[in-house]
Amino acid sequence: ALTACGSDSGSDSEGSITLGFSQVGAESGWRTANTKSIQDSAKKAGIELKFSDAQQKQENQIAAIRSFIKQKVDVIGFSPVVVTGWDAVLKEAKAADIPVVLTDRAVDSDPSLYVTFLGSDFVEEGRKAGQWLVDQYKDGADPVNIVQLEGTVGSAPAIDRKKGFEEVIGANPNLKVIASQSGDFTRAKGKEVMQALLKAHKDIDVLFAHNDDMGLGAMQAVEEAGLKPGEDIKIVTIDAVKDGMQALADGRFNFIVECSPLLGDQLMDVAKKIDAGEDVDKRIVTVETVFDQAAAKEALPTRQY
Ligand code: GYE
Repeated sequence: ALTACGSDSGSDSEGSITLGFSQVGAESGWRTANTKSIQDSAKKAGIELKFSDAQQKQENQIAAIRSFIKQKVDVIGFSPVVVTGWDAVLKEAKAADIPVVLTDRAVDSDPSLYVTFLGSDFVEEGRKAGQWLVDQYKDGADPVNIVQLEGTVGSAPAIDRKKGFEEVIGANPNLKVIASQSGDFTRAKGKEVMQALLKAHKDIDVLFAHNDDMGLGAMQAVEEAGLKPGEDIKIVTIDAVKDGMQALADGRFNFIVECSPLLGDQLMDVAKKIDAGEDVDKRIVTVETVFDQAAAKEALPTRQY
């Protein structure tokens, strides 16, 4: 089925590929690095990129995808802001014979409506964050009070990171999530929600934030409350962008699970393969690591983003 779509429809006479890409927004350092990766890789690969920023709104993404269909691009790529609500527009792309590649985030639509999903295993990331806490506290008898800052409501990374994290810490009765709220993956929201949590709970031991940016915002709230982030309140996050790694190296974060935003090269490879009628894997998982404070110090000087 893959071979039938994409090849040549909408290509110019030289056979170059046009990729329409609908990005979530610019909500975090991760997202900025991801956008740059896609733009740089497209240039390098000689792929014509039509880029659209949805400002975290699904309706804007749907409008962008419809416009790509109208323009008869060769391949559509997008990072869906939330998991649900894509069936109609994905069916329209399929009817127009334009292959769709999901990058970074998943949808709950029938997999026949897209060619492949390229990105991280978010459940595994949540598990890695939980495992660090289990390792830290496994010998202690005292209860450990955890607050969780969740990503955008209904987004794949928020749903899956929460799931993986709670699955792993659930086996340890002394690890307790006492509050869990969305900070929409932004620094400003992370700070605001943490301020409220600090007022409501005097006994927070650990913050688990679904991304660095919310962790960085929350870190400011902790400092402004007269507490030491990294000591009075331990901070565990996901992403490993530069600012997060700096906080980790400075001892103000305690652990970061890496989520790589550098998906551009893989996306261009996939677009080329699809255009050439080659088969691609239905799921392409990004390879990632984890960082403690010592590892962050070592990695920082050569960190690209
Ligand atoms: O962790 C967060 C961004 O979808 C993996 O979105 C991405 C997440 C990333 O806003 O910083």
